[in-house]
This record gives sequence, C-alpha cells and structure tokens, in this order.
Amino acid sequence: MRTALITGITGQDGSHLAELLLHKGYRVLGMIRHTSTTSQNRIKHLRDQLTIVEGDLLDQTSLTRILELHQPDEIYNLAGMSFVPASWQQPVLTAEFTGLGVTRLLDAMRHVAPKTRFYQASSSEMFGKVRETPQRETTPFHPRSPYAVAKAYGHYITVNYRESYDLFACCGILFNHEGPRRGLEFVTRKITHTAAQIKLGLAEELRLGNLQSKRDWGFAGDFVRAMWLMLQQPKADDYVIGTGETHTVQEFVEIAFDYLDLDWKRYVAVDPQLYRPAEVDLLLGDATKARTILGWQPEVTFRELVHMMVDADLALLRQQLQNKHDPRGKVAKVA
Ligand code: NDP
Ligand code: GDR
Repeated sequence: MRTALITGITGQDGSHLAELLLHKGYRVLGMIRHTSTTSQNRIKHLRDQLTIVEGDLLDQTSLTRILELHQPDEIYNLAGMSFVPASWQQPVLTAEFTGLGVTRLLDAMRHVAPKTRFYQASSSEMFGKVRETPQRETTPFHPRSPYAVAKAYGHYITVNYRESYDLFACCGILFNHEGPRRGLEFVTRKITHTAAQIKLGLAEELRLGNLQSKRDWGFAGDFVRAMWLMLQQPKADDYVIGTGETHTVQEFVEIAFDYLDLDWKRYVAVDPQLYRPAEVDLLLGDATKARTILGWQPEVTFRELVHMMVDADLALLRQQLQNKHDPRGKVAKVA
C-alpha cells in the first residue's frame, strides 16, 4: 500500500485529492495545523479513512517529524494562503506560508525522505500581466499580487531543489478550478451562492468587483487527477493544467442567473471597493504538454461547472432552511 501526505487536506483541492487517492488504495495522511477551532467540513465524510497528522508550514520541526515517522511515497503540497486579496493585507505572512513554507517542506524531505515524490501547487497567477496568450510552461512570469510573488518563489525553489539535489519534485501550474467546495470568498462560489439565495428570497443583491476579468475556469475534481498523474511519470517535470477556454466574470454571472431564471442586471451591483490594487486581466491555459505526456484532459465543461455549483448551493440552502424550521433540528442543535 502506497502512502501519500497531503498538506492543505481541509481545503477544496485537499478533499478532492484525498477522495481520489483513497479510491486508488493509498493510505492518506492529512496534515492539519493546530487551531482552537478547526473546520473540517470538506473531509468529514472521509475522516474514518484518513490518518490526520498535525503540522504547520511555518514550523520546520513538525514537517521533519512527520516525514521521518511516516516516510510517505508521495507528498502533495497544497497548503497555503490561497485568497489573492488577503495577500495585500498580510503580505509577509503570505510569503511565509505560500513561499518559504515550500522550502521548509522540501528541505525536510531532502534530509529525511529523499526518495519521496513531491508535488507543488503552483498557480496561473504567476503569469499575471501576461506576456503571451495562451500561457504555457515557457511563458515568463509577471506576478501581480503578494500571493503570486510568493507562488513564483515556491515554484522556483521546487525547480531548484529538483536540479540541485536530484529530487523527484514537480510543479503543477494550475489555472482556476472550482466546484461546490470552493470557499465562499472566491468569485465563482460567491456568485452561485448569492444567486441561489436570491432565488430563495434570502438575499436581494450581489456585489462584485471587476466583471471584465477573464479566467480559465475548470472543475477541481478534474484538476486533482493531473496532480496524481504528474507523480506517476518516469521523470519529474512541470505542467500547465487548464481547460483552454477563457470567460469573463460577467459570463459566469449570466449563466448562473439564467439557469435560475433570474435577470442578473436587476441584482448585480459593481462595487469599486472590490477592485484589486493590481489586476490579472486575462488567463488562458495551454495544456498541450499535459494532454500529450500525462494523457490528461478535463471532463466537466464551463457551463456544466456553473450549473453544478448553482445546483449544489440551492440544495445546501434548502437543507439549511429545512433544518431551521424542523423542530427536531432545533433540539439537536441546542443539545
Ligand atoms: P484552500 O484555500 O481551499 O485550502 C488551503 C489549505 O491550506 C487549507 O487546508 C488550509 O488549512 C491550509 N493551510 C493554510 N495555511 C497553512 C499552514 N501555515 N500550515 C498548514 N496548512 C495551511 O485552497 P485550494 O484547495 O483551492 O488550493 C490548494 C492549493 O493550490 C493552494 O496552495 C492554492 O494557492 C493553489 N492553487 C489553487 C488554485 C485554485 O483555483 N483552487 C489554482 C492554482 C493554485 P486551514 O483549513 O487550517 O485554513
Ligand atoms: P483568483 O480567484 O484571484 O483568480 O485566484 P477569485 O475567484 O478570487 O477572482 C477571480 C477574478 O474575479 C474578479 N472578481 C472578484 N473576485 C472575488 N474574489 N470577489 C469578488 O467580488 C469579485 N468580483 C470580481 C477578481 O478581480 C479576479 O479577477 C484563484 C485562487 O484559487 C488562487 O489561489 C489561485 O492561484 C488562482 O485562482 C489560480
């Protein structure tokens, strides 16, 4: 039985990847950081099948200890501060988690588990003010946020450890990927959740920032397959993973509201406060290398993704309403 360590197991991708690896018969170690209250909603259906280990990307000793003790065959480093606007509020902490955290983990691996295969969650945000379209593995980076700068560091230190110490270390340069487990602060989930609230009479307005920025949006369940495929190759390398289609935020809004039979123009307000100090205007991934070498391709289309997220939010809100009105639900909650 192969063992895989996932950092960021409580996040969107961590939960999808854990499902995939468990299905493939892996023993899955999920690293969580110690906090006084933890949210493990995304993995509660898997808890019995996972081995939870406590560690933090800020703490070198915890990482070394986990690797020494468990000697995983594969490490997927998904942990980090992942919300771009927050990186302007906490630029130093972002650099610690999302940048230096990668070095801490790689260095622990180099010393105590050098045969382990390593995956780094790099991001299309590194392309930033894009130098060419579509973006591929050879496109130069021009990061536009403290988050993207930290990711560029994490990317290059992974490449550097591979070249310096002959480690099997790969970077997946993943374009935006979404789904019902996406955090509510990201634009796709904010749209589908608020649109569903409006449909049910629970909200009246959706406030958004830049409606014209364009993203290459795919489904998270499709994207975690690519992570696994990268670590099964004979040689470590870096790959762009995207759908090859780009859409504006406004198009996402239109499809979501249309699906609910609502006129988006009546409900959406543009709030200049939600504009970013520096924007990434257009992202479009060229995943030819991943298609050719990994045999990877996405299965869920853009429209299917929007509909899937709207359906999930409607179901979630209806369930929450039902729990609120069900007297047994109230008793259970108080108890
Ligand atoms: P999420 O924000 O959903 O999950 C982030 C995870 O990182 C959470 O489990 C969080 O734990 C954990 N974490 C944060 N800080 C630390 C720390 N100091 N030590 C240990 N764990 C920590 O992100 P996603 O699942 O969407 O993304 C996974 C990775 O992929 C991230 O690195 C992200 O930047 C990157 N990425 C994501 C893309 C996307 O479109 N989703 C695209 C490209 C890259 P906790 O629950 O405790 O907060
Ligand atoms: P992004 O995702 O920054 O691409 O990073 P996000 O969904 O936050 O923004 C996408 C685009 O939508 C515009 N936008 C808004 N964004 C948010 N969050 N809220 C709004 O109200 C809003 N209105 C318009 C933004 O300006 C932006 O152009 C995600 C994260 O998962 C990163 O961790 C990952 O690396 C990249 O995707 C690839």
